[in-house]
Amino acid sequence: MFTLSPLPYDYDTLEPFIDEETMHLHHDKHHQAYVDNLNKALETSPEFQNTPVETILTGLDKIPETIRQKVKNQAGGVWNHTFFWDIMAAGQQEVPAEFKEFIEPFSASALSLFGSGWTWLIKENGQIKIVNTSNQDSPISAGQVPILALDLWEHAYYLKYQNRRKEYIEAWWNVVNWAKVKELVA
Ligand code: MN3
Repeated sequence: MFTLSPLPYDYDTLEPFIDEETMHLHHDKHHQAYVDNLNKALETSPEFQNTPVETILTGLDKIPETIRQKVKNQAGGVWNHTFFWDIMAAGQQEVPAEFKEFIEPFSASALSLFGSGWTWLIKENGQIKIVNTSNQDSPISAGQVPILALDLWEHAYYLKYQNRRKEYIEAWWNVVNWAKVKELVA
């Protein structure tokens, strides 16, 4: 069975850019729900309940077709959020020179995303690219290597920023864990 990992820092670590209340709701309720629903989705195929989430997402064709979409949604929700927590850290870090060119187009891509989803920096064939995914689709299912991610579901920002997605995006750059991003891109 899958369980929810604790946040790698305190709930108020990302203040004032991402508030404590949002982090409680996002981690304790939303992330937890993906974990619970993944366990539920796999009740009829318990052999996958001990499979790492990464393995499920990179081998979705092995999941029985009747539950595949459900498993894809919930496993994506589990993996994407764990990744998201890891690429954030206490505020206002300087953007490394090699990533400066990505800030503007990434923000534009995040702002243009329709509905719920994510904007990512991914590595593919040795190149860094910006991609958007819908819902909880994860780039790892497409063989891409995520190095940065921004959650653009309203639950990620609505308490503090309401409909002001642009402000959320701008604030979020302050809490990117660039040390982790550099590690992932290496
Ligand atoms: Mn979320």
